[in-house]
Amino acid sequence: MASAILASLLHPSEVLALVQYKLAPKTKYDYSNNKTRERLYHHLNMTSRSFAAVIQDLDDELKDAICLFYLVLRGLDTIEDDMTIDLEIKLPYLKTFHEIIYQKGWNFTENGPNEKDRQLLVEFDTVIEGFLELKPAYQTIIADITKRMGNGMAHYATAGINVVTNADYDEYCHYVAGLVGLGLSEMFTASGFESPMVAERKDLSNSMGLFLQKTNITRDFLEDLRDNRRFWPEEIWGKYVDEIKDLTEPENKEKALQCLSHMVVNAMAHIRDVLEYLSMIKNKSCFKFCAIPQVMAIATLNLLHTNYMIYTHENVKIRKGETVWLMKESSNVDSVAAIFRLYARQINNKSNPLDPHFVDIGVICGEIEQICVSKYPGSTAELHRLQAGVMAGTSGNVLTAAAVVAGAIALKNVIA
Ligand code: D9A
Repeated sequence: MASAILASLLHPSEVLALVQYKLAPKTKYDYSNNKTRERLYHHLNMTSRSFAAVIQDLDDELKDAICLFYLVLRGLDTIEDDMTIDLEIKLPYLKTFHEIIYQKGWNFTENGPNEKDRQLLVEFDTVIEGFLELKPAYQTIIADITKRMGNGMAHYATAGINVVTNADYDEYCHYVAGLVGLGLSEMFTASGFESPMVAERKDLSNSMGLFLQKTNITRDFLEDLRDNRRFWPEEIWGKYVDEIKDLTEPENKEKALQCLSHMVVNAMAHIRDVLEYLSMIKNKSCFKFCAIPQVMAIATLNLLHTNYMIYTHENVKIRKGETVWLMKESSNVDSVAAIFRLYARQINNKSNPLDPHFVDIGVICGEIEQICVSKYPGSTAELHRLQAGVMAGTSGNVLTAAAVVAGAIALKNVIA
């Protein structure tokens, strides 16, 4: 916590968000009356801390169903991910996982000891128990997506993940992320919180997953290269180097940065769909659940853009304070549009005019601005409010800076 405050010292709105987050009541949810639910939410909180909070803020009708969807997918992923499991053993699990989730008492202890979500599969009988308590409509949606994703994963596990063209890249991301968007949209519609249109617009639901997944794939380049996973399409990196690993060679720095902008443009192409999707979501808790990962993705792209660090360091991540600030500010569509405008402007400002994608990036950033101004006129006032907070620490005003430092030190002492 203290180091998170330190990292956000020049961003007072983040310091405020961090302190509010820290002081917020911790035991907001009490699952002690139900052993299964207690274990399920324990697993959820173990796998993903900030996202778990967003799931737990969903309205009761959807909360358990989406928690279980998340845990089922995480279980499937943990089998797919484990390179210590032989292919002939792995494939049947991937292909039948949609049936396994109906088998009371099933669990899986074959993961290697270093697999981070190993315990989830050791106790998977709890997930199955929770799954079987869901309304049949939610069970069917989860099983259908699990079936399609498991078969997609089995295909890539057999053939090897070979992402050549941009179409291959979109297809791979569809299986591992786009399908999640489709399933969630069906659940929103099935709950009655959202109109049938949300489930019908599969193109937009798919883009919700692709924007998140492509941002992660761009960020995790070095880690994936180290683990022998190559997700960047050859149609992109092949324009800059002969072999993908050459991107990390210092003498290729300029080419590597051009390739990075290419990956950023490719991901940003989904933002118009993301904004359109979010404009359909009426339920407040569904809206926050959908919007928070997306604003985190554009904040991450802003951090990655023109940042050579992605080729030299494995953990390029936005500040904890930035995450908490984004979660706090993503409560309505005007604020979310303002956040997109804020980061689009920062991305555009950082662009190098000598980069081959300078104009493409400018066009997409301009388009984001245009869509937001016309669809969400309220975002302009929100943008000014956000900018006042973001800029306060970097305005060069000595008094402001001194006040910020003094305030942060005082707060740090209160918390420590
Ligand atoms: C999501 Cl049920 C994901 N994925 C995410 C998280 O958001 C999406 C996995 C399972 C579920 C949902 C998500 C959230 C809301 C609406 C969505 C949606 O569609 C309409 O999915 C498209 O990343 C994983 C995939 C991208 C593969 C789908 C957000 C999340 N964030 C991480 C942060 C990180 O860096 O990974 O998990 C976290 O908070 O730990």
